[in-house]
Amino acid sequence: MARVVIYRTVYCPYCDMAKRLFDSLGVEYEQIDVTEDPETRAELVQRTGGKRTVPQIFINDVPVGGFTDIQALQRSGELERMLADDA
Ligand SMILES: N[C@@H](CCC(=O)N[C@@H](CS)C(=O)NCC(=O)O)C(=O)O
Repeated sequence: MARVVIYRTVYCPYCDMAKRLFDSLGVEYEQIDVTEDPETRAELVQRTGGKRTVPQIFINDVPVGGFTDIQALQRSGELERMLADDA
């Protein structure tokens, strides 16, 4: 099973939708709250090549974007393939 990490903030509807999507697939994930952590948030911008919104989601350390990105990956079947890869 892949390792899924969701960087999120407290008041974030897109973060909640991302969590619900993984919940619906029965996929476990780690959450990292960056609400009051500007340092980690700055690192996140670096790691994602400049993305400033939350959530930012990593599957096996690969940045896959936010909620709408994983939704698109799910529709194309790519998300399932990525989640099947071991961490
Ligand atoms: N298309 C993005 C939209 C993400 C988005 O707009 N997130 C909001 C919070 S729910 C955000 O980051 N706003 C700016 C901020 O919080 O600094 C996604 O699906 O993840």
